[in-house]
Amino acid sequence: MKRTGARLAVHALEQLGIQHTFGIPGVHNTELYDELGKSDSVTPILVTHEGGGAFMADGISRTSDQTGTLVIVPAAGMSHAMSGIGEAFLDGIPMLVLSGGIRRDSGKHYQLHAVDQGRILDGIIKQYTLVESHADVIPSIYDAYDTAHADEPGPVFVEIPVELQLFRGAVEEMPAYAPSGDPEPAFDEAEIERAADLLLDADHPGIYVGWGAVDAHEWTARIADRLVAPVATTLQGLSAFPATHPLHTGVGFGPSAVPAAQEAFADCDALLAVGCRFAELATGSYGMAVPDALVHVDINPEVFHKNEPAEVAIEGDAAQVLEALDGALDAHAGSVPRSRDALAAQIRENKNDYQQTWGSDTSSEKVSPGPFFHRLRERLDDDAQMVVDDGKHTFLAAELFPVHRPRGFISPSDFNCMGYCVPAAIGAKFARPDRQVAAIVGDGAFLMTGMELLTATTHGLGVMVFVFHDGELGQISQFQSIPLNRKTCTVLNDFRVEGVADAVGAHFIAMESDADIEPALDEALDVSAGGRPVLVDVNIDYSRRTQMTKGVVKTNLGRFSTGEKVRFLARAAKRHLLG
Ligand SMILES: Cc1ncc(C[n+]2csc(CCOP(=O)(O)OP(=O)(O)O)c2C)c(N)n1
Ligand SMILES: [Mg+2]
Repeated sequence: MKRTGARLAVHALEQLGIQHTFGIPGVHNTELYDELGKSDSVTPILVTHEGGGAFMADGISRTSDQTGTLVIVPAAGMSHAMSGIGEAFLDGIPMLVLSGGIRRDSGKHYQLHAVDQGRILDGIIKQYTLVESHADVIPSIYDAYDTAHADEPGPVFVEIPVELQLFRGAVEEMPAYAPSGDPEPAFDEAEIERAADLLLDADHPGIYVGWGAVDAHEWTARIADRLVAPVATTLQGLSAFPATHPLHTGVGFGPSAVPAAQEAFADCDALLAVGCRFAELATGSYGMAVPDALVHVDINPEVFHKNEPAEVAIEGDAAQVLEALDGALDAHAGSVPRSRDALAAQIRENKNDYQQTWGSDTSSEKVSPGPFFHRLRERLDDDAQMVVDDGKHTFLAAELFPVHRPRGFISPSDFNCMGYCVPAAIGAKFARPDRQVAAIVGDGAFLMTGMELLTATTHGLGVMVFVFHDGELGQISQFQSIPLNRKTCTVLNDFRVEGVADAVGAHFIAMESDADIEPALDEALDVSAGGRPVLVDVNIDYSRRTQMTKGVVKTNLGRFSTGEKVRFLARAAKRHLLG
């Protein structure tokens, strides 16, 4: 049979169960778009910027069993999308990117969009495929999809040259997609036994889970209960363990962690770490004291012994390994000499006290973070989706908003790309329109991708976007003002959030002070439930420092040589005294 490459590509997407693609058409993919327009099961979504499209695709992958998919033009579309592709790469998120490609059959040089895409993308994708023939279109897309999901997931990129899309070519069949089965576990029973022994021998074992363990939370909970061990998470993996569990403590456990985690892990003498890699952001600038007795479990063996040497390193899927570990621990049931009730009571008390210190800051001038997050949690459904950006608000949310559901909180982590939140929230709403989606974004990041709300308005997606409007690139300005007493290039140019709401057709609400929190939340929930995006301008009070900020300052300063420490402290003192 003869088919155009465009038809073959869209057949593959249909077979893969892709429901939405994100991107912008151009001359290199109009045939693809035409086929997408005809498809009964795939809907192409026009975005305002391919970077936003990539974040939407990321939001889809993080919050559902769909795989976020882009259809973009080469060169310019690709480079715009790279922000989201890079985020997906460093955060281990599957993503399928289809791009048109320049003609290979014309012999012409200096074509429009002619760049070596594979070379440009090399450091931020798992696989690049240039499709060479009609017969290769479908297998290339299936293979890329499998790669995106294999081992540690990540983005893959398939370039389909224009002439393949345009013209018909011979193919033997239009194969259906057959998923490759789960790989055989790579670990053996002896490793599991060693891990169990090490954890059982400890007086104060702890558990630390990242995004890689997000689908293994039930096993994590069983093991935590068996061992009577507190559970901390990474920032990206904030939702990998429900905050409703009595042994959940919060993000990390060093000086950058909330008091509940600091105390619960103070004497930690053995750690079970799953689906995480002790990265800078998650560890408060490597400020966590990880015990020598470390059991490190990850699907990606590259992460072992990098920042923290492990006594037992087990390569494998988090759920498979934890299930086996739970079985090994079962043999010693009841042998743990610690009181779960006592540990849970201590964690609960610490959490309550910490909330109280933020909750009592009521202000008539601004919106206080404590009451804001407290009321937001009260008002939102248990299964609501939280999406944040990168900034000061991220750490406030991490410390003050308890996440009740696995995958219920998503954030741009190791690529750490501002502008993630609004489009990722829209992606999450596309994936699950039935769920409430609350997005918390800094004003600086909002300026980057806020116009993407137009896509939400167009498709009737009632996302709630809370712009934490401090007039600054707050996360950075604080790290300038603490040691330097300066804010070079971190004070934002003034703008009106209401004007953006007006431009994109979103419902606007001003939240000026604490008294506005409840009525504004009620209105936001009400309007968004009707399918209209809501933009809330939050006059946030950023005057109080999170534990994360305090911890990171302390950790970094502590690492300076005495001479540099003196120089920094003297400069800070001088600048703060003299202005
Ligand atoms: C694309 C990009 N540019 C710059 C940075 C560095 N950066 C990290 S946080 C931050 C400030 C964010 O400001 P805003 O969005 O207003 O959030 P706030 O910290 O004020 O809550 C900056 C500039 C980044 N992470 N990503
Ligand atoms: Mg800001």
